[in-house]
Amino acid sequence: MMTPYHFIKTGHVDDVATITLNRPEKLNALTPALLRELGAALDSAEVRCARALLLTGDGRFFCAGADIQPDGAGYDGLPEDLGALLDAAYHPVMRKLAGLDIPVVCALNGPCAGAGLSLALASDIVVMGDSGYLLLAFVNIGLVPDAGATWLVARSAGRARALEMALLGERMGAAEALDAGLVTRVVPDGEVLPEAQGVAARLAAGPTRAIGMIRKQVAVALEQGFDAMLDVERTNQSLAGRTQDFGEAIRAFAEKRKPDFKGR
Ligand code: LHQ
Repeated sequence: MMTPYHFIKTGHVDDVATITLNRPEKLNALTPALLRELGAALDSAEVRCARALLLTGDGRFFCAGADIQPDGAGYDGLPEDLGALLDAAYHPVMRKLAGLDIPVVCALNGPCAGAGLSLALASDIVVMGDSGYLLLAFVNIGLVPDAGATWLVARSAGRARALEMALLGERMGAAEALDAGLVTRVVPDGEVLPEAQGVAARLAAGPTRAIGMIRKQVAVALEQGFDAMLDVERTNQSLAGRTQDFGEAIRAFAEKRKPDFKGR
């Protein structure tokens, strides 16, 4: 089948859409062209009709962050105004990921650095290989964490770890990443993709509308107080309580069988 993409690959199997970063010779470093494709893929019917998204990379790295080197073949490297680059290329993708109505599982096929870490941590469930590492590489090249990395790391790992990672720019191995709460599953390298596919398949067989609201509710919980949260939960529960999946779950409970969720 013809694919409209050069820098990513996409697929769709059993309600799980997969997006694979596909610049392995550059450790899947991010360029505006790659990010445009990623944004288009997130908007595509392939993803919108799926019930879970799996994000991964090709080769030995998940993503080395922004591509910081001109390649002499059409990519000129970073522009002078990095803020404008973030506005134009990075933020739309990060916002699209956050706004998806389906859960996102990241299969960290290898280490990730810089904005690659932002992409990974913007996922809902991150599966990491035991030899992988996470790297807030920004300070090593005189930059500050971006694409949400500061928020994502500080909210998950807390202030002290976020500061140590961001200030020292050292690699954090899988055991420490698990301990810090930056990832929730570490498996042998060879099992990362099957494990993540299993998690995505399980989510894709779930009550998709409730799951979509749950991922947004947790984001709200990190921003707002208890009282505001009660209102958001109430609104979402009204919607969840009217889904076909909820009706099916109640019938299944009465009939002592497993519910057959359709995502409606
Ligand atoms: C790369 C890269 C790379 C290009 C490896 N670019 N080629 C910033 C600015 C503005 C707006 C948007 O956002 C951002 C956010 C950011 O992400 S800033 C942080 C950018 N990333 C980095 O600074 C990481 C730079 N890379 C490294 O520190 C190392 O390459 C890591 C630790 C990632 C991997 O080290 P190794 O495993 O030893 O691999 P390597 O260094 O030999 O790299 C392999 C190839 O990949 C190599 O090319 P070559 O042609 O020599 O084989 C590298 O030049 C290339 N590569 N990262 N970000």
